[in-house]
Amino acid sequence: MSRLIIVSNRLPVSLDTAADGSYSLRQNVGGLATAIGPYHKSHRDCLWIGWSGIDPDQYSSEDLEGIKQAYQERRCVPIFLSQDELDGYYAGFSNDALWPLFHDFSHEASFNPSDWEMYRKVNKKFAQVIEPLLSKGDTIWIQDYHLMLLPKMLRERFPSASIGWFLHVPFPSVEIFRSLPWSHEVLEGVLGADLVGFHTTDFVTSFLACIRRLAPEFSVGDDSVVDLPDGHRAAVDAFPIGIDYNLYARTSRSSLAKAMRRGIETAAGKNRSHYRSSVTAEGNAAAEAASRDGSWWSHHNQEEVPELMLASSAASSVGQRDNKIIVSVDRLDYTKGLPERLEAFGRMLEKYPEWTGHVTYYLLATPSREDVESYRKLKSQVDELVGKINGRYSLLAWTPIHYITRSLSIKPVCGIYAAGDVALVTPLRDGMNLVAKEYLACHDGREGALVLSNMAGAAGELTDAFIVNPYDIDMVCEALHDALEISPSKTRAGNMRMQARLKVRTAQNWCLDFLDTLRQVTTAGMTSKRIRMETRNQMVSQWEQAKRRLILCDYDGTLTPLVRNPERAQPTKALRQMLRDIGSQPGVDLFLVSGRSHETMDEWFSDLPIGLIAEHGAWYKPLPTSPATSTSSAIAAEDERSWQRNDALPDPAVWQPQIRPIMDEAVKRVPQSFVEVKSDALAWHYRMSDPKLAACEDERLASHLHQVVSGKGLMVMRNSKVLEVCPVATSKGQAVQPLIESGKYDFTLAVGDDATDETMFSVIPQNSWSIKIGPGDTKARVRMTGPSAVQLLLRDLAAGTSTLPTEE
Ligand code: ADQ
Repeated sequence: MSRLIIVSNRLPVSLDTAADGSYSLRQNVGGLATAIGPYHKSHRDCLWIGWSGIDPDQYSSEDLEGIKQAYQERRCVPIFLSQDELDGYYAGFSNDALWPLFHDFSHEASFNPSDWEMYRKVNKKFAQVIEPLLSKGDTIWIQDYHLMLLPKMLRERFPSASIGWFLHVPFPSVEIFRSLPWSHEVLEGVLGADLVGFHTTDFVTSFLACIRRLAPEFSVGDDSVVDLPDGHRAAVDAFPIGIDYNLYARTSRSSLAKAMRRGIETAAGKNRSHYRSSVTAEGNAAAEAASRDGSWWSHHNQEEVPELMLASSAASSVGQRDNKIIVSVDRLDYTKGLPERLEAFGRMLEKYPEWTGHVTYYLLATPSREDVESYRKLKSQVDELVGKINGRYSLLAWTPIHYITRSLSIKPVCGIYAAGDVALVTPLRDGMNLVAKEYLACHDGREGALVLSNMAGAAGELTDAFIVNPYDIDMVCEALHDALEISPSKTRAGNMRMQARLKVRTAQNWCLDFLDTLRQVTTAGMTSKRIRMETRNQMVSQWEQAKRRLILCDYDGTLTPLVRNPERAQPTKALRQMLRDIGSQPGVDLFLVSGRSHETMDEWFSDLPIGLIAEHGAWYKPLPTSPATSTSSAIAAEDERSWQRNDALPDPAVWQPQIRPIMDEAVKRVPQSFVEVKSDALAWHYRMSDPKLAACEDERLASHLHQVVSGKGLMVMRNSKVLEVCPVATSKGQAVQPLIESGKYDFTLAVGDDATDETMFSVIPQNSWSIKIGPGDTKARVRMTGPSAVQLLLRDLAAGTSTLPTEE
């Protein structure tokens, strides 16, 4: 891939200044730094450009030079913004206009023309910093709503640059977006990109609806590509961001996170007898007080005195139910729905008093933007609600809500996640919401319920959660109650389904997927039949619903990159593991269908639970039968599974001695070309040779061979940098036909990169899936870029079956 330049509002590193004036750089831990950071770190020519986060007026010009130098060592280019610029561009237009508008809070949005002017000016400033750094062939990836005008500004100066733009927050409906006085310019700005990305297909739909309605001079195609009058095309698609799953799973097992979890469990009265006896004592005290003459409440019954009811209810259920912990982690923002969530929690305590004394809510809500009046108001509202609930329901040994407003680092946050029996994630609107995914990773392989807002992008993926409308207080209250009551084994099964997906759809894969798609939409011959998220989701859902699935997959150029020397294409450990994982799944039959010799296929893959078709179908090795129960049955099964040769083939001992000398002549003429001898084919390879000389020889040799093979039951096959003579009676299509005709499969997927794979694409049923890798004409239904994209798709599919029960 060409050099990548990442552009975001903030850089992934921040400057810390000590009291003595010295400074150092610290890595940020946000979602973006996690997602793109590894790519930035591992590609030595990758640059990251963004606001430095410091006020340049506070430093001498000498210091600023030093700071720039320090950033440069981290391959970051800092942009310095004055207070005025920040006020208009960041606090003003980005946070007071776009943020509320995009989160459906138009009543909070203020459209100030001077903020808009500053937003334009700062986007221009970004463009001016980037321009001198750009070279021909560079790829630029711009992040988020702060920089919506930048794609067009860069496109005007660099018409052939590859530009991607991704929005991390929701994209609103046209009814809301059109209230922005500069909506047309914003759309135009974004459409300067070649690829426009959102978290979900719903946001893609809203964005395209806005273009149709507010910018009708741009035409939106059925393939979600927008054509601009100047000939530029912008593809629009969904790329749901993930998390670094292993990081969260691992961190939740760190000693600090474990200590934090234990502390929370102890404070919530889990496994602690004196907590129980104190609740019992309080209940007894209340009962005694109620029965005493002269007491103020002696004339009332329990229903009339809530305090009495609470204490005795808590006491009566001691020993009958386990204490439970609810957790939530948020930045204090009006989009996160904290007041509504607290109301729902309060209602739950009121409606289900049996939870009194037995459920504790750990609410981590770190204040942000405290200089803004509406955020200060929100903070007071949350403080007040927490106080009200705690005041009303607390017992001597129990406080319903533990309210933490400090900012905590990842280890304690993972400790909180891990302690939760239930996570309450109920934003009123959210692009994705990483908290829900982080919670699940911290419950890797174990129980823990998730109550998740249907207004978060994550709800489309985490479908095993308790999905709620965050505005519907009763619904959240009921879901919370159900989540507390549900059996751990049920949540474990659902979590494992969601976790399987999260382990594949990681932050790093999100980054690679976006960049891969950007390359595809900017490469000639690759744009037609591009597989979009919507189509991909359709494929995954058909896969999940199928009873028996067949995968027919070419090897070279499809599962592994084409290499100059074919012997170097041995499968990696990770690839073999992936094939093993998919092949051993219930209801999945995986066949590798290759032109390679059956000896090579045997050496590389025979120990895997997959079927093999070699030499374009001349040789076939069936799938292993069910696992052997004894050594003798293993030997018998292996015998039955031995390679089978197609009987109708001409005798190689007769024809190969005639063809081989002709190919050897070509080897003499083209240095670094060679002949591969297979049992039923001969192949002349020239990937390592001079391309011009080899192409000439290819023409000459092909026409010579055509004459020689005529009438011998042989044919000449031209593939990528290979000319092959093989029997007419073989093709990958013919070889897979018996599998197709068996009628066993209700899902079929065929994947391949060259002409030999087209024969498979022509024989598979109409409604099945076929994927062409790379450019060129094809009968396949969709197209992908290369092996890494195929592997990600197969892992995605496998995640959809890894936790399904066996179907036979
Ligand atoms: P954010 O608005 O930052 O991201 P989110 O996706 O929830 O929202 O990520 C928040 C991150 O901050 C998480 O990693 C979480 O652990 C951490 N965090 C939150 N509150 C915290 C606290 N009080 N203390 C410590 N850590 C805390 C934007 C969009 C989202 C989208 C992401 C990624 O608004 O919708 O998911 O980008 O694209």
